[in-house]
Order: sequence, then structure tokens, then C-alpha cells
Amino acid sequence: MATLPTAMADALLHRLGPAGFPTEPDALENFGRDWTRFTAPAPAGVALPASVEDVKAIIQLARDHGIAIVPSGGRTGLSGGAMAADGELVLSLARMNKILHVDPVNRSLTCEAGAVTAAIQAAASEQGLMYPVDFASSGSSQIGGNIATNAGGIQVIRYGMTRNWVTGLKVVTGTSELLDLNRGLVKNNTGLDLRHLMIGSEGILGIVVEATLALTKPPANPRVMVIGVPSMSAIMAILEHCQAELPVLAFEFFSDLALDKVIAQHGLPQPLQDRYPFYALVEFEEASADTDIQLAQLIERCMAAGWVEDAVLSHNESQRRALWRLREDISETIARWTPYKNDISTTVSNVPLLLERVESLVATHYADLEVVWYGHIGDGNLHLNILKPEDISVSAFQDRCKSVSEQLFTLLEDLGGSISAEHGVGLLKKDFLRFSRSEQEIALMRGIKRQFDPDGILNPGKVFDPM
Ligand code: 2HG
Ligand code: ZN
Repeated sequence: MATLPTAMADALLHRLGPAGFPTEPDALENFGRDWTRFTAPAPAGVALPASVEDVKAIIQLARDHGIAIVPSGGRTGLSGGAMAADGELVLSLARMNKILHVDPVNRSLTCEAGAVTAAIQAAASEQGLMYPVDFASSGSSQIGGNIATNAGGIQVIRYGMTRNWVTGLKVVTGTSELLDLNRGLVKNNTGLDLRHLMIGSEGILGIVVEATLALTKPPANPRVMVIGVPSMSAIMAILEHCQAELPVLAFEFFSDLALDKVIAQHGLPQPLQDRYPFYALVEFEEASADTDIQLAQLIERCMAAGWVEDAVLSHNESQRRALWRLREDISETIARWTPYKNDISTTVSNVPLLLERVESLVATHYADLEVVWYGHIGDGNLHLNILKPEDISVSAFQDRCKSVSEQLFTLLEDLGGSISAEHGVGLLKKDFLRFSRSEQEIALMRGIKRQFDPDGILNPGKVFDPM
């Protein structure tokens, strides 16, 4: 394992104390990885600042000693963006986790970057408000990481991605300077909005240290329906009708194999009497007393058209949560098969074409493997997970899937889609960036990186190589 230069390690210990500079091998291993399992963690050290001044000092030390920094939030990422596999210093924001202020007049919340998403949601809720970016890992993901990856989740169709909710951002750049961006303003047309450059930049331009987030009123009475569906094309027809007639909050789908794994793993009851090839999960707001009648009519029409086989509706909060588990527990359930993940998107109108082409690719190349389909299909985002059979090594499996990715991404390029809808590029997708971004775009990104981080110390080798 690489180690930090002695003078740097001494300075970090002196500034941060033992709690801010753990050196046990377990800590290094834990802080050196995210949820990906394709690279072994090998950081040279871990620093946990307690203040913005600490963050600035750590970056200055890294510059002086030429040591790379890997910013670290809740490490729930799925593209290797927080992996430290090459003697880097991990900079974890875990100790900077305070909610600083909830402001009902501005409908905003200000917090440190290490605040956990669920704690932010709870603080908003205490004021009768809501932070609406939500996903299965919200119990451990941190807002700094959400911002660095522009996290999406299960209600993007209604509320959009993290980007839509960040009204202020404090960031320390690779030159150890603090930027205070947009300061919570709703309206501020004063040139280039650097805040938006930072959002989704995966830690290559600066370290988020504080954020101000917009809040909104929670939906009146959210209800969930799980629908058994005969084909993928039926899902898109149901989506169109739901969106036209209901205040939709989420529109997700999953395959029968996904359901099978989740109910087996957690001993859950089957949601419907029979099993169907696919399921749609629709969450909607019960905006008026008529919603039930509207819904019944909608389902009847969809059944008559052959799109819906059967459906179950939540009648209380615990039923709503139970139905959500069928979708939200998929990723964690299949983790033990070291899945090869695809997180792809296209415009909603192109989804039927995408599904058709991906289905044929899967039939040709993965006929012998278990393929789990699920995702936020209502916003054009499909998660396609290929499960690793026990008798193939991780690297042989990855090589095989990567070669199929070339074809998958070529067809996405044809459709103008994205190779990474919400999980970011990190390490795992950087070889494929060219399928979603032009050469000019990548050259401009490199130039921007040099402006914010002239020494190239922030998360080097993530998203794209320096040259
Ligand atoms: C989800 O939608 C997450 O559940 C994880 O984005 C997706 O595991 C995945 O591929
Ligand atoms: Zn997702």
C-alpha cells in the first residue's frame, strides 16, 4: 500500500487529530471504495475535515506534496467515482454533516456537504416541507455526493434531478479557494452559472462543502399502484395514459426476474395473484375525491386494450411502502451477483425503440445469462443489470459485458441517448464517454478542469483522462 509523505501525514494528524486522520487498514479500505466491486481500494490515507478551513488546508497540503485527492460522500456510487485505488488521499465530508438552517420563508435548507439525504428530508419535513430528490440509498448518501453526481432517483418525472434543487453552493477548488455560488437566489442572471458546472462534476473541479437547497410542499396523499404487464411496449402505453389523466409522482418498471429475486431475498408476499413478464409501479397524488373513480376508469380502459393484466393499489402508508420495496430493493438484492450495470437513457418518445433494440441485443449476447431489467422508465432511464454467474471470474465477466457495451452504446448514440443517465461516469464509464459527448465537448471539459484544478489533484482519472 502506498503511504503519504511523512511531512504531509504529520501535518494532517496535527490539524485534524486522530478522529480526523484514521490510519487503520479497515478505515482505508472502507473509505477507499464505493458500491462498485470491480477495483480494489488502495488509498494512501483518509482525511475527515471538520470545517471549511480544514478542507482548504488539506487541499493546500495535497498541492504542496503532489498527492491526488478523492472526494468521498456516502460512497453509494455505482460508477467508481469515489474509488481510491492508486495511493490517493480520500477526503471524506462525513464529519461535516450539520443541517445549518431551515428557512420556511425562502423554503430552503442550508447544510454542510456531509449531511445525509434522509436527515435533510427529515429536517424539511419537520417544517411541513419536503426535499424531493429521493432514492433507495438516501439513508446513507450525502448531499455533497448527490450534488457531485447530480443524483436522480425515483421521482425525477415529477421533481427533476438534484440540479433543480440546488440554489446555493460553497465549493473549495483545486487551488484551495472558496467559491460562494448563487447564495440561495431564485433569480440571478449575472453571467455563467458556475454552480451548474459544479453539479454533476464528480469531484474533478472542486469539493462541495456547503449547499442551500430549495424545498417544496409534500404531495397531498401519495398512492402507489403495481400493475402486471404483458410486454414492455404496454408499459409505455400505460405511461402515456397515466400522465394524461393522473398527477403522476413516479413511474417505474421492473421485470419478473427482478421481482423474483426481491421477494425470495426478503420473504415478501407476491403483489398480484399471478406473475407477469413486467410490472409498472405508478405513484400518483390523490389530488381530489374523484381520483379513485378516474383511476378505475383508466385501468379498465388499459385492460380492454390488453396493456394491463392485473393491478394492486395501496390504501394506506404501510401498503404504499411495501409496494415501493418491490422496486427499491432490487439494486441491493442483486448486488451479490456482482452485476454489470447499465444506466442508459433516451427521450421518452424514443424509449419503445430503445427497448426493442436492447431486447434484441440482449437476446443475441446474453441468452445464457440472467438479465434484470428495471428503472425509471417514465423519464426514459433504464437500468439493465447483467448478473455474473458463479463460475466466471469478475474480470472475464466484465470483459465480456464491456464488449457488448460497445454495441449498446452505438445504438444509444444513434438514438441520441446517454450512456449514463444518473450514476455518472466515474471510472466504469469513462472509456465510453465518446458515445455521449463529442470530441469538442471533452476538450472543453479538460480546459475547464485545468482552470479549477491546474495541478490535476482532484479525482484524477475519473470521467476522462487528463490528455
Ligand atoms: C435504482 O434506480 C438505482 O435503483 C440503482 O439507481 C440502479 O443498481 C442499479 O443499477
Ligand atoms: Zn436509478
